[in-house]
Amino acid sequence: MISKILIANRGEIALRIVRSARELGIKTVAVYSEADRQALHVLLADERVCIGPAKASESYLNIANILSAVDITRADAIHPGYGFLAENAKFAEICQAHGLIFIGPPPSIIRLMGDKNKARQTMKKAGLPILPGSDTVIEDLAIAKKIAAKIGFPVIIKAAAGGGGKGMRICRSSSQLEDQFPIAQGEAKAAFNDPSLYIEKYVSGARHIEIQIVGDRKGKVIAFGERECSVQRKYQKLIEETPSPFIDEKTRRKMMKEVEDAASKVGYQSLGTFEFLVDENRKFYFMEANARVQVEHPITEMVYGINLIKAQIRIASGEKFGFPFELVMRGHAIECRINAEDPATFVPSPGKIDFLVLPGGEGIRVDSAAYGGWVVPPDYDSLVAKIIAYAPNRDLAIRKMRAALEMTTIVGIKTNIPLHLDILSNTDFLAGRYNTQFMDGHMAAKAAEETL
Ligand code: MV4
Repeated sequence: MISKILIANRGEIALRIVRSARELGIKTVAVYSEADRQALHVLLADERVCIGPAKASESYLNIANILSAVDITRADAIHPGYGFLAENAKFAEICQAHGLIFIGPPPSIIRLMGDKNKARQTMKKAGLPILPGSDTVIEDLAIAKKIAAKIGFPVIIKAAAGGGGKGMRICRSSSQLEDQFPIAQGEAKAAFNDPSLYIEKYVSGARHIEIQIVGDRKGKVIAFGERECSVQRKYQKLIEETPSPFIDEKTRRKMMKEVEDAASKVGYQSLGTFEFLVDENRKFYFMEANARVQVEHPITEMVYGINLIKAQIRIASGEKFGFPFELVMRGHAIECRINAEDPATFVPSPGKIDFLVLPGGEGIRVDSAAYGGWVVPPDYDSLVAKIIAYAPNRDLAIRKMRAALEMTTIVGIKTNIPLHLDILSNTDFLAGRYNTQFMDGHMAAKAAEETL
């Protein structure tokens, strides 16, 4: 049983965890950096401990300081949220060695999923389809060229220690591969202290679709219906929706079943997300798995009427776990990520929020730690709110989202709300005709329109 959770995170996800813990009758400890003294998660948690200066490496990533905060407050569990230490296997191990419950997958699972090449090979063995590519990590260009020749161009180079698009390189010819391979190696070494790369066949015009899972401590894994995440820019998701307008019931069932089988085979526990690329023929290929709660988890919660954070906490506490009702997907949910940034240039726009009116009403959910008078610090990601619209069908959910965004007022900082409104009235988006290239096309069309 857990009686007090220390939340090793900040912002909306920290507040999200405070709320769920409180519902479960569990106390919370907020940790915060000097830049977050006035943050809402700090104000609303039961206790608070400052863990260092603004710089994340000295606060939210500072394991020694976080464990000191555990000792001071006698917390018995840690929730890492997303980002920061969430997928650090070493940290999960240290927590366990310290007698703490780490609210997430076991360290071995985090480590496996952190090695993207190993995860790919393991999931292939566990029965998931993957794209043609290298079986092992590739150390030198000659081998990379040989594999590329075998699978055919275009290919994509990925960092084994990467994920989320970091350090990826698309190569359309052997000479591009020659140029890009050493650059990618250098980048991977610099970013992850690991130059290991692997190669996959590159699929253009595909969709980025993911399956949420919950695994209990007895080896039972439940998969949920897909989240469509193809509206991204520079691998930063902007809008997510469920169900995907592209996935039919047969494909959905197949994906869910195959993920459940593969995840239980590897002993997956806690929350996780399996990312897939889905081509025009609705053939799906496993890409990577994320061993954490994701930013976009609320859309799944809305269509299933569940609370994934509560499920995650209850599983971690060793409770016999099950949902008290049949899991059925109902209606449609969309999430817009509201960032403090210039909607045209994407340059971050931190600073004081002079006045704030967030939307509400039936079917609207706002996950945010922002308030009027709060200063968005420049030190972290620029997510200030997630607005989630839930309605009986896609058209109604889109209308509801547009109405909600039009009634949102954020004065003092720039936000990407105008960009969201643009996308939500785009003909292709409205028809559900979009893939991972959508934002490139959308931005190009906007630029052309402005020069007319
Ligand atoms: C790919 C791909 C196409 N082919 N892999 C991006 C995030 C990371 N998890 C994997 N990603 C991709 N991997 C192969 N073999 C396309 C993406 C991708 C993407 C690529 C270009 C522009 C936008 C994109 C958005 C989502 C996924």
